[in-house]
Amino acid sequence: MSTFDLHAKIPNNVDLAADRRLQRALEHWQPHYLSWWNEMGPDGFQDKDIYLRTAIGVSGDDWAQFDYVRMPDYRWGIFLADQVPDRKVSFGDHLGQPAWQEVPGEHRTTLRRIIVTQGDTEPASVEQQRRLGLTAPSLYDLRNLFQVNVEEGRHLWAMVYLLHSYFGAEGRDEAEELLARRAGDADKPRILDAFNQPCNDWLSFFCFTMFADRDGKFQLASLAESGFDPLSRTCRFMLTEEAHHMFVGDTGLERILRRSAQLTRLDPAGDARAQGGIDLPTIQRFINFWFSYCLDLFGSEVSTNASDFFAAGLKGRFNEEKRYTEHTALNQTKTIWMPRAGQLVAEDIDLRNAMNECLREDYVDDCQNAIRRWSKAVQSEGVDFEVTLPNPRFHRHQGIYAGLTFDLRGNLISQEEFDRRKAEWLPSTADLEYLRSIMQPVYEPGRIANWIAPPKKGINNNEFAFEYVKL
Ligand code: BYC
Ligand code: FE
Ligand code: FE
Repeated sequence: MSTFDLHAKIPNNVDLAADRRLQRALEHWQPHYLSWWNEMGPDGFQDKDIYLRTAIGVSGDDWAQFDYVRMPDYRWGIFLADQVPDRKVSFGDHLGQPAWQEVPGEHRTTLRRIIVTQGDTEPASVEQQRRLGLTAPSLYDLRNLFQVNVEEGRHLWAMVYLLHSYFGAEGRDEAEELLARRAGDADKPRILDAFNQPCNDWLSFFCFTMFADRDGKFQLASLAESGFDPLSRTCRFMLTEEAHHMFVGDTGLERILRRSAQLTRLDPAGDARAQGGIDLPTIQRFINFWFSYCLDLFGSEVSTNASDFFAAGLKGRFNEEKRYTEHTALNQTKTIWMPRAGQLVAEDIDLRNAMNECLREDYVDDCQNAIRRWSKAVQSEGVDFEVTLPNPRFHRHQGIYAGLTFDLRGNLISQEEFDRRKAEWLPSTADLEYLRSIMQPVYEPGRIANWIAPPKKGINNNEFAFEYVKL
């Protein structure tokens, strides 16, 4: 078991005090991080007491404690899951060799790129969400937003620790760059597309935490399989925190859908907007938008990068070790529908080249479970409406379907038809304006905005009416 130093300048369980050079380097980065937080973190509320959880361990039920804290005083720390003794590389060309405690020279550049890409998403999401506090539907939701934000900040720390410890001067430069790029910036954007999309209303926020944080779950899980042990251990603990982020998105969407169904029933003409709520088709359009952008986060369906990551033992499939018996993925194929001269043709692709698609499929299945539950919730309110996921080819900007146009069922259609039906399938400017008009903040304990249902229970056994943020 690792020992925890929770009172150090940088709380950690990696014995930072024993490595003075590393400690100094990270303590040098710390104020840069804080300036970034002050500039790009949540707009307002920085001097308020927020009921937040902070990691104080890495396993068991009591890995976190809850207390009031001001966000800039949050104890962002470096926590790795406990080491598994005699751990071996469990897939790819190095199968069965001891897991690496240092960076293998030949994979140095690749590994750094993966860590930088992962790290980049964490501050990006905080930037995208920075104005949401100003329109929060309740104190409960406001607190959840800030909980997600501070933990994404901690995830950045997790990646910066790896860059500083294992990648020398280049790693330190990358750590600075992680604070220099900006979500949505024309000159210095974040690396992945979904993290440059605006997220200025709460419907988008819940879609983001449902779909983008869930990409985080699958990417982190595949990196938790990594033969580079420090990365594996870091990701394993990040997954513990990630569960709450997905909970926020999943239950947030369910609460909006439920309320929409209630308002649809209430209105004589069945129009939820007339009752100040969000109509079900609008919610579906936001789901279509964020789901499709998040599918892009898995990279191309056919990818030599993905093949290289797998071969090198850096990035496995979802639950690689537990779930599969064959771990080389050699001499196997996966069928993928390839666009060829205006048609879709099924082709057998070398399995290693299809690793992105394997992970994406597991992700889609996971999303589908929530969708089924949401439909039931809507129907239990007496409204006949089914929430659906668009076909994974719909509205893609990365991979083999990018640049082509598909309908919601994945049929190839003309650009003209897509343009004609776009407002039916994806959020329009009018939708965004409408959301902006109804999203007025509600900051009194126990009260909630009209367009969303209250949660079933509060945080850490407290009531919904608990004062989660002291204003
Ligand atoms: N946007 O072979 P390809 C999270 C680039 S979320 C822009 O298709 P590859 C979180 C790609 O970089 C989890 N560019 O893709 C959630 C490559 O560029 P180069 C984040 C994209 O490399 C919420 C080119 O296209 N973690 O934690 O197999 C809140 C062709 O590459 C995109 C990770 O992503 C895109 N969507 O796979 C907070 C894990 N997709 O080489 C946090 C680390 C691809 O031509 N990343 N490209 O310049 C990876 O494992 C891989 O880089 C990817 C892409 C899965 C992202
Ligand atoms: Fe994260
Ligand atoms: Fe997250």
